[in-house]
Parts: sequence; structure tokens; C-alpha cells
Amino acid sequence: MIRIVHFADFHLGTEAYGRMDPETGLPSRVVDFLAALDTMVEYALGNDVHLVIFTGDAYKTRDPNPTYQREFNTRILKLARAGIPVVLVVGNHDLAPAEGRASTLDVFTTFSADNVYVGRTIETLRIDTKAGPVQVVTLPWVLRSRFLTKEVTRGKSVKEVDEMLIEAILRLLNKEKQGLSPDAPAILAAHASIQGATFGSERNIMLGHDLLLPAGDIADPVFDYVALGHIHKHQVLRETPPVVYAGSMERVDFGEEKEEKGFVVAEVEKGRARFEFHPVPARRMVTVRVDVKSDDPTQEALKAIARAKPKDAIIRVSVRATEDQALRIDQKALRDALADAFFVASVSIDVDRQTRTRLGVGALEQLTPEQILARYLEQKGEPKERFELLLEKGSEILRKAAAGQD
Ligand SMILES: [Mn+2]
Repeated sequence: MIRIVHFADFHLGTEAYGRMDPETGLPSRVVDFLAALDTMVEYALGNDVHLVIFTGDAYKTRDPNPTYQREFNTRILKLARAGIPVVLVVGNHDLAPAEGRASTLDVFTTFSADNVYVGRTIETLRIDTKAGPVQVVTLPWVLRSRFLTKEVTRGKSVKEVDEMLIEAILRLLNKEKQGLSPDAPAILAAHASIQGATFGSERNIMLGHDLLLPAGDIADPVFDYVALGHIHKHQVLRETPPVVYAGSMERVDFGEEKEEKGFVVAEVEKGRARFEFHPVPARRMVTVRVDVKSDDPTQEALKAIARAKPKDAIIRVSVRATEDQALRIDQKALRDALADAFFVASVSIDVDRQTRTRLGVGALEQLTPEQILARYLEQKGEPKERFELLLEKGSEILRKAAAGQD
């Protein structure tokens, strides 16, 4: 039996909702992310783990600064030097945008780091672990331009191009499947969207133009475990073989506030696998919404804030009130109640839309992009139905943009 730690979507360099940490000189959110990574590394070192698989998106950007690279790479090397092979699958955030340029993970290949494998093409890695050999088929994020030439796609619709691309990927994947040996467990490690997966609570799969790979080809019984990355919400798509999104280890935005964060531990042998989700103590993100009903709006808001347990959380507060109520809200009392929060993302007081005015609190930068969009649409005097539609569609695009197309 081979014990595997599977984690994904690390997105180091996510700095939003934090400050500079004076002790480390790093953004405080980066400190959070590294703590989550340390939890995983310590688990792997202390629990006889034989293989670590990372299914993509190490950094927030494709050109992370040297400090972030040092922090991530040091931890990967710590595992490798302890005799635990590490497979790193290239995600869309890791990928160099142009042919010939290096991905953020290529450094391990450049220095031929022992025990570190970078999956940047569809290929099969044969790795000897302390518990025996294992085969890992890697399926990194696929760039259209690497598979299909302009001549081939000319005049084709988006849907047709997608179909051609899926066909090309599956053809390569099938070749790898056919080359697998029946003697060792086989794992598929992919960074992709798979049909049937659900995005986070606030995300909508239809808007994103992600290539959707058919679940049937991915959940092939030729594999004993399928490790997935790309979608930040941890989820299990199939039980046999297990097809698992590890999910991200820290919250990237408020869209992930209700998701549990962590990594997966799988015990895999030929023909069977058991797995378990291991939560990490990720930073809480909380949205407090208060729809004022009484004539003591401050008390009402304070109660709601207390219920949300702001201590050490990233918190945003949105109070909806009539113009009258809004004027009576003691904003200082609200701020005081949030004093021990990790970070206050916003405190906004929205005057009920029917009055067609909106009372902003503080500077524009304290509003969410959605709130700013709502203001803009209101000022334009959009009719109600159109307003709602534009706000909904606009918000979706904003969330997509904020999450960096992942
Ligand atoms: Mn991704």
C-alpha cells in the first residue's frame, strides 16, 4: 500500500485581505498560506507518507517573486530530501504563456532536483517509493495553442475547437493508459475541469470558458486514484476509483468562505484505494449581512457581528437599512466591535434600494467591486429588471476576474 498526500491550488502570493507581517516581512496572508503548507509537510514527514502529489497552481501569478519561490521550493525540497518523491503538475497559473518560456515549476527540472517530478506534459512517471513502484500519469493544464494550430482552428466555433482539443487530449491520455503496467498502482494527476464538478458556492461553471473533460475518461478503472486540481472546492466526484479534487488549502476570496480547506491522504494499492480529507486551520472568512428590522440598527448589527465571531477572521459587514435607520447607525461602535478581526474587508451601509439612494460609508476602496457596480448602475438609472440582470452578470464576471480565471 502506498500512502499519498494530495494537495492542490496553493496560489501562494495571494495578498488580499491582509497587511505586512512585521515579523517575517511577508504579507500576512502569505504567512497564512505557508502555515497551511507547513501543516501538510509536517503531516507527510510524520506519518510515513510515500508520495506527495500536487495537482497544480502553486502561485497566484505566473511570475511569482523570488521570496515566494524560495518559500514554496524550500518546502518541496524538504519533502524530497526526506525521501518522499513529489509530483508537481503544472496548472494554468504555473504555465508560461509562451512556448519556450519556463513554467514556475521548471526550476526543479533545471536543477535536476532528486525526487521532484514536474508534470508539464501528458506522460507517465514511474516512481520508486519506499512502499514500492507507482505509476503517475500527469495531465497538466492544456493550452489550446500547444495542441491546435491556427490553420486547424480557422473558421471553427468555440465549441468545435473545444471538441477537437478534448479529442486530442483523450487520444494522448489513452496512449498513456494503454502503456500502464498491471503490476503497480496507477494514479492520474490532473489540473482540469471535469464534467459534473461543482464550483464554489458563488461560482458558476457556465460563465467560465473552461474546457470540460468527460468524467468517464477520467474515472477510468485503469487508475486506482485520480488526483485533481483546479477547482478550489474540495469534492469527490466518484468513489471507485476515487476521483477527488483536494481543493485549495487557504481561502483565496469570499467565494470560498463556507468551504472546508485541507489536503487528502490516500492509501492506494492495485485495485483499491481508501482516502480521507484532512482539514487545515485555514483563515476564516465571514460575511455578515444585516437587514435592519428594529429601530435600534446599531444593536442589531452588533449582535450579528458578535455571532460571526470576528476574532482572527477576515470579515465584511453589509448593513441594509432605510435612510432613517442608516443615519442612526453608530459606525464607530461597529468598527470597535471588529477590533480583534484579522482584517476588515469592508463595512457598508446600504440604504434600501427603493429610496433610490445609497449611503456609502468610507472611501470607495472599502466597497466591494459589486457594490461599486451597483452604485454605477443606479446612477445610470437602469430600470429595475435590467439593473438586477446587469448586477448579477457583472458580479459573476467580477468574481471570475478576482479569482484569476481558476
Ligand atoms: Mn487552476
